[in-house]
Amino acid sequence: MVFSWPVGAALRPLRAAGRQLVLLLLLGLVATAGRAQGRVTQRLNTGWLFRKDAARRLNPAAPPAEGWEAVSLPHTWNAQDVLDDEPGYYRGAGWYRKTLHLPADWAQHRLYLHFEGANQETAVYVNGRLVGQHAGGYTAFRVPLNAALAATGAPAGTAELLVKVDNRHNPRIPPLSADFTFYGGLYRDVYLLAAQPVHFDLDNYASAGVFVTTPQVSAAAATVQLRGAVQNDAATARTVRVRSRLLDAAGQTVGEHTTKLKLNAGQQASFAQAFKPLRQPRLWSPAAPYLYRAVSEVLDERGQALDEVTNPVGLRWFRFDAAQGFFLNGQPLKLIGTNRHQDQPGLGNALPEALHERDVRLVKQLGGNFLRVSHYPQHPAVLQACDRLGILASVEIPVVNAITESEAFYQRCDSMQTEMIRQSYNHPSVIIWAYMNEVLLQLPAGLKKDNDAGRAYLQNVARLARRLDNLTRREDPTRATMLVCHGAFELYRDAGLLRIPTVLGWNLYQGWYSPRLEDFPAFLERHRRELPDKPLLVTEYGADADIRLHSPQPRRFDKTSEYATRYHQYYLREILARPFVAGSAVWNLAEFNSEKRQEAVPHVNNKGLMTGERQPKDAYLFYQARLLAAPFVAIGARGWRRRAGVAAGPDSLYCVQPVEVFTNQPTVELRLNGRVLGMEPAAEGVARFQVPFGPGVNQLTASVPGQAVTDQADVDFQLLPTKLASAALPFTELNVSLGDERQFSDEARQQVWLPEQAYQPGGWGYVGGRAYKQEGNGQLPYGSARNILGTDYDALYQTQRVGLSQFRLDVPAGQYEVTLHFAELEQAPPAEALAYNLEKAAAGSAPAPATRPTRSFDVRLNGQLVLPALGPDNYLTPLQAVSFTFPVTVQAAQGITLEFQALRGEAVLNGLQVKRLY
Ligand code: GCB
Repeated sequence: MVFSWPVGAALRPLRAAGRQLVLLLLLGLVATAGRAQGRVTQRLNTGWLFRKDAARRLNPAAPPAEGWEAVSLPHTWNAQDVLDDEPGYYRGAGWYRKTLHLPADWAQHRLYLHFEGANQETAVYVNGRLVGQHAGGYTAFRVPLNAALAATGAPAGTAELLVKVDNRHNPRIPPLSADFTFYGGLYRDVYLLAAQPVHFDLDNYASAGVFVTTPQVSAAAATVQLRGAVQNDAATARTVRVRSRLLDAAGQTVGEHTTKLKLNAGQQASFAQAFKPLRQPRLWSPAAPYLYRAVSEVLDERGQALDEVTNPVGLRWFRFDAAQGFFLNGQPLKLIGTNRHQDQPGLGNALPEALHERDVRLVKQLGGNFLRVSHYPQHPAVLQACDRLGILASVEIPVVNAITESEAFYQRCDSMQTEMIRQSYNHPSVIIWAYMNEVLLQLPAGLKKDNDAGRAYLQNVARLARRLDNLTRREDPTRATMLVCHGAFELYRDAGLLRIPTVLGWNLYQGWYSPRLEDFPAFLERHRRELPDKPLLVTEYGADADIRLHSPQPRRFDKTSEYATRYHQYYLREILARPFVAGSAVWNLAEFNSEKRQEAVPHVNNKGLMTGERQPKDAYLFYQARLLAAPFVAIGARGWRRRAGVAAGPDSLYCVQPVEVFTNQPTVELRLNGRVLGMEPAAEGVARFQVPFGPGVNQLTASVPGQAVTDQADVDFQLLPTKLASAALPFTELNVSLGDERQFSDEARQQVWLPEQAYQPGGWGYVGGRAYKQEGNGQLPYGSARNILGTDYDALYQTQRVGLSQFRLDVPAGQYEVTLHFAELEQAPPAEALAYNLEKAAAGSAPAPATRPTRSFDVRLNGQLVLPALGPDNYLTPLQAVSFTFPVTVQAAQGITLEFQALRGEAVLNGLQVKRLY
């Protein structure tokens, strides 16, 4: 193959680099121990000082001595403020400092700082002098130090390093807006490189400097080629040899090639090497991700190694076919997997390497073979793990939702794409380079697709797409290009975007943001009809699930695990049924932070198959059941181990509730406390049981006839009597979520909240009123989507009963505590419309009904006025959680009656708790 970019060209003050280089160099160091000293690579993650600089006043020539906080890398300053109730998070400047110790025998070395990523604008100072800058938060860059060290003193002794990082909005740098959080900081590793004067090219976009291609691979033979450049920074001409060896996984040399280079002082020379074709090569695939490695050394005249770089080599070939999907090594392979964001609660985006690797393992354990690394290049550990575990990958730059129509923005896109490709070039796992996600989601203010400015904008988007696509094909003709669209087919078609990339990605949410699941297969068929030559990936689909919410009658947008399971069952079935669909990636592997979101869990996108802490949700188990080959069985609702319910009848000591068991076997047997409940067939990975839970601990055991696999779950069940005065089942406590159809199971407080019900004599429930539903929100079946302040129990406060006259509980005589929970859902200022909320007519936030009269109501508890004139003049302020607890002594046959009397507007109640003390 022909490389169309000159290796080592484009010498700029800042270059980008791949982390693989660094790790591999470390390997190299081990290998060369005892020989001439090659390149030294030090990871500098400890001993940093940090301070914010909101006013941007810090003078790097005279940094203040005080006010610094000791930190280690990776570090972000937004780990906490993205979770609080204050809208927004700190988007500004922060400074890091550290003293570098440079030994005297590095006097002739070429020194670089290698940053794996800093979000998003970085300026690096050494001894008060600017040595480099970088824009873009998701790719690596490298800063040469020698000139600054020479100008400010000898490159020996100590050097003061200061790094300014700024994550403010910058219209020249993608991403402009997106459904994720732009955490600021030095959030990936930093390395100091000390190379001999003659070394592999260190100035090529922070890449490895040596590039691997495998132009011909078949089961019979494979060719492996290397290209790169060597730089002579010595004061004299040097003759060196580049010796590259191809090693198999056992470390045996299976190919060798040496190239002699004559380099004048200051000169760079490129080289190209081809190993002898390998016969019967071991192929790389998800089932057997066999890796060779190519070790390249620069040797001096005496054969001493001056530098060394190791790259992974995986032998595979692939193609996308518009009619038949994806083929790997000549065999059809449906790509199935997930997307991934790089953050985790409490850590922000500053994750240790092991947690990046863990996520790839979780895709593998899911049974997946594909990862869409979205929406930006991630830590190098991700693609390294993909190489090792056999996960095919797509990588993209963060051009999300919109572009800025300026050459400065376009150039930034170019440089990010180039950095991404060169830094990740040698990973055999990578099959796709992508460059835009839903770029037409948000036309800039004032633009419409049919006004002049709007038309010009769409043309500019298409021009940029072609420019990035061409750049990508030039940089790497061996991989596919991809552009990812949301489901507005005509918009992308009319803008001329659909024919540009090799593969089209569609993010489709029918049955989530829009009402009908059936529109999903209809959309796929439309693509096939109208774009018969264009391969297709379903790059996103997903449904929110808050693991605390459960319902036996799941509905779209209720955020229950049960709806999410049904949604994924439907989508996977339709994807697998169509060979022309090359594959799919669930949105998302895990929940991630999106600071602007107001949801059941504010600031969090709940579409993960796992929680932010990577606890599997039911949908994760569902994919395991559908994708794993080894016998698998798992009892669902791992987060629903605390349940409650009303007994089946006045004399029964059980309550029947559903349990879903996920399996790849045809039938499952379920036992309750050792007693067989029955066998159920599994349909599409799920066997559904009706379980008669008794009070206390219920031990469930699922097993598969004839197989060794079993799973066990203890469910702690709070059984409520139908008649609250029942002697057989004494009443202890009741928690009710008003205006709700779901059960809310809260591990943190060990409480279960039941959905509301109408009052029945002897029992409990509301009298009168209706369940609240946010006006103008076509997605929510009930309740509000707004962030409720002052609570972590937003889902409870987001629903309420409006216009009720009473809530009654026919409890026996005793001493009780009654807690009432309220939130005003109506009188709030409108929330910012969320662009990614794909159902246009029903953006998650309806405009505030400004003219609606405010409410005020009295609440009486057993006749006593306990909350007079509750309203906006006292405690009921918009979107603020408020609760009151009242002790109450209940006489025989008195029960508890709460009366709600409206003085203005209608009374409301969001939650109620009654606890018997004695
Ligand atoms: C999308 C976006 C993604 C969002 C997702 C959602 O289409 O590409 O960034 O997070 O939808 O959950 O709405």
